[in-house]
Formats: sequence, structure tokens, C-alpha cells
Amino acid sequence: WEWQYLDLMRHIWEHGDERVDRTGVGTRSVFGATIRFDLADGAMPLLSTKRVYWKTATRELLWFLTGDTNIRSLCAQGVQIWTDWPLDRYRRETGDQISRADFSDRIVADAAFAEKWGDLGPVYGKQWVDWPVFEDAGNGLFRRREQGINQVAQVIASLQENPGSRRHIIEGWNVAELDAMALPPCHKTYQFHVAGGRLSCLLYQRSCDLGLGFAFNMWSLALLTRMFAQQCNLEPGEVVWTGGDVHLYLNHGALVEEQISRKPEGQATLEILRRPQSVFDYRIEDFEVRGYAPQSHISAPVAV
Ligand code: THF
Repeated sequence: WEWQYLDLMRHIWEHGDERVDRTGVGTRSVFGATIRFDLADGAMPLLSTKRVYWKTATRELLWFLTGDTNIRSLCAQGVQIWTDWPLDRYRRETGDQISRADFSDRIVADAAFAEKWGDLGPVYGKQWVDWPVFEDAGNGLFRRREQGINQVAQVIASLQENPGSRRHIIEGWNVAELDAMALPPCHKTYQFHVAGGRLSCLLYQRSCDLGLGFAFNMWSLALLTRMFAQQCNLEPGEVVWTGGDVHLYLNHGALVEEQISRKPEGQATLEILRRPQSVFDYRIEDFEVRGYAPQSHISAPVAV
């Protein structure tokens, strides 16, 4: 499967449309790409042509499932993949050129600081488990219902009650709240599908940083599918990743050249060591990856 990724990478680097993007870094991009992976026998789509920090990606996914949108609990676990956006805002608004490490430490140490500066707005976690609902207050006004819609719980229920449905969807793109988000969702729509006792999932990702984010997004798609399958007593099926604007940042040239010179080898598998009560009760220790012997990590800067 990894050739699908490497071929796409090479294709975009050689033929992608070059443009200046929102971040000002510049990209080469194509529109519309699909990568499929079969989860049979525990296989997971972990790239072997560079080390992927799957535990970091897993911590991020578990954080989404808690509904949290503040980076504080990620920072407390040493996960810095979301730190740059709050850091950027803090530096812009205060003029304080604090280092990322100091900013992260302060977020962890100081709850009030974290509340003021660590929140990303109503991003993934919020929309997944607490999509806002407004109800008629009876006086001609509408009020926000205390508890929003838990899409994750609803999809787990619909998979169990009505597996043949074509509506098993988790949506991040809440149009009314996009302006309040630090970043509108990239991996915005997950659709689940049951056939022959197997659970598959298709992700539609509107925008993909192929050099950096993809490895995380693909892992998380597969992991979410494995967790849902376990909860619903289904076998894992296929994951289908579909990207809209799929791009390589121009400052990822060294990563691209190095990675497309490497050859995929081996196949990692995942064992889930325990069957938690619900999809919200997984912990990082529940996941064990076997047979993962990747080539060395290739670092690249993230565009904010
Ligand atoms: N913005 C951009 N430009 N790229 C992205 O991949 C991205 N995301 C999320 C939101 N905005 C994005 C953030 N997710 C890394 C991984 C995932 C991220 C952001 C950054 C990253 O730097 N990974 C490094 C090292 C990780 C580490 O040190 O732990 C890597 O080499 O994988 C995509 O959803």
C-alpha cells in the first residue's frame, strides 16, 4: 500500500500546481486522490519509509474523543503537534517571543494561562462529541441546549442497530462555527460502512499536508476504525482515504527527496489489549504495535 503514498508524493512533487497557500510557505498540490488499505489480520497503515510517532497520533485521537479542545492535556503528555497555533496567537497578541518549550510548560503549569491561551476553539473534539444544538426556549428565542449531539456515540449505536445504514457519518465541518476555530477541520468527514461483518471507513480530508500530517491522519483513520469495530463486534474492513487539496510544502523538499528514494519494507500490526466499556474508555496502554521496524525519522517543519 505504501507505494500508493510514495507514488502520490513523487507525482505531486513533479507535477503539482505550485501556489502560495494560506501559510505563505507555498505548496505544490493536486486535487483529488485516494489511498486504500485493508485492515485484515491486524495490519495498520504505518509508513515504513520513515518513523511515524504513532503514540503521539494515538494520544491526539484519544484527546479528540474526550471532547477537549484545549492543548493543555496534550502538552502535559509531551505532545506538541497542536502547540504552534496557540503559540503563534500568543506571540502575535502579546508581543512576547516566548520559546515553544516555555510556552508549553506554562500551559501545563498554569490553568488560567491555559484557559486563556491554550484553546483552539470548537475544533474536532467539540464537534465530534458535543455538536451544538439550539432549541426553542418558548419565548420566541432559541437557547443552546446544555448537551450537544455526541456524533461518536450515535454512530456506534447506529452501527449496532442498523448496520446497513448509509448514514454512519461523523462530521467536523460545522459551518456556523468555522470562524471560531483556530483551524477549520482538515479530516472533516468519516463515513463508516458494514459489509459481510466487516467495518470499513472512508475519510474525506479537504486539505492534506502529505509530507507531515498524512501519516498521522491515515493512522488515526485506521485506529478509529479498529476501535469502532471492536466496540461493535465487527471485523476490521478497509480504510479509504480521500484527499481534496493534497499538497507538499515547498520547504519539505529534503524530506520528499529522501523518502521517495526509500523502499517500503515490512508490515506493522496492531493489537488492542483490552476491550473497554465504551469507545470513550480507551487508554494509550491499550494499544500495542508489532513488527514496526521503520527507516529513520525524517523531520520537517510544520506550516502554521
Ligand atoms: N497543519 C499543517 N501544516 N500540517 C499538518 O499536518 C496539520 N495537521 C494538524 C493541523 N494542522 C496542520 C496538526 N497535526 C505534526 C504532526 C501532526 C500535526 C502537526 C504536526 C508533526 O510535526 N509531526 C512530526 C513530528 C511529531 C513529533 O515531534 O511528535 C513528524 O515528523 O511526524 C494534520 O492533521
